[in-house]
Amino acid sequence: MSNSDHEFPLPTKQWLAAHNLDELINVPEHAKTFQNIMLMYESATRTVQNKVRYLNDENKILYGDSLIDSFQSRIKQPRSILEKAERKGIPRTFESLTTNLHDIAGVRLIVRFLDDIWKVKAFLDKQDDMEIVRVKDYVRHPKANGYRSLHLIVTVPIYLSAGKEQVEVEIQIRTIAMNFWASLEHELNYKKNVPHQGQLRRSLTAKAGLVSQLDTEMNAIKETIRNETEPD
Ligand code: 0O2
Repeated sequence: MSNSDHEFPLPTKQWLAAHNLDELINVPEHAKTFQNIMLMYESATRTVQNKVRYLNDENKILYGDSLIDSFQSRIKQPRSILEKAERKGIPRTFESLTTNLHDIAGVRLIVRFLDDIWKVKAFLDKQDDMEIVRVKDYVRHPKANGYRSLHLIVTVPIYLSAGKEQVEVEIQIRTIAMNFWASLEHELNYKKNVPHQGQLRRSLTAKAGLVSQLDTEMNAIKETIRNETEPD
């Protein structure tokens, strides 16, 4: 997120570089600044959501079917922002956090079939007012633990009273099956004192192979049904 010379709500670049997120949250005179910056992220997720809603509605009209089964969006809580900064060794100044953390605003799109991930990506590619600045393809290149999902970092314009800002949003696109796996793996990571954690981790990694196989086979069955069936 750039920091242009707004009188309000954004403080100067020097101020942002010198102050911590904790100060923004806890000092009453800065709370408004923090709220405004979070509002920008919120606004950016709404822009992405609107595009996705349009895609779904259009798909229903054209093909009688939703492309996106469900979507979720969230703004990272200050505590999670600070925890991630700690984990990654990122300085806690607000400027550094908004520059180095790319998932403060996040939208997750859940589709049914593997192919649909690439259809959604192609649709997002065509948006003139949205730039895809980074792609992490954990679908074709899963993480060692088995995690699969397509991650895009995009920037979208937000129109403030003081002018335009480009704001980053992380978009995760994954199938229902990938999401099923990832949500359980996330739970395992965030729960403390889980007995046999290492064993459960290994078991989840093994199940990721089954999830991948299921995605491929369901996609193939869907293709057969759609290609070899006469229209009604
Ligand atoms: P939370 O609590 O879900 O928000 P980088 O951008 O390269 O500096 P980053 O942000 O770790 O590093 O990038 P990456 O790999 O794209 O991960 C971003 C998010 O993807 C994570 O955010 C998770 O939501 C999800 N994710 C990535 N790897 C895994 C994984 O192995 N398992 C699961 N379940 N989710 C994963 P957070 O902030 O780590 O977590």
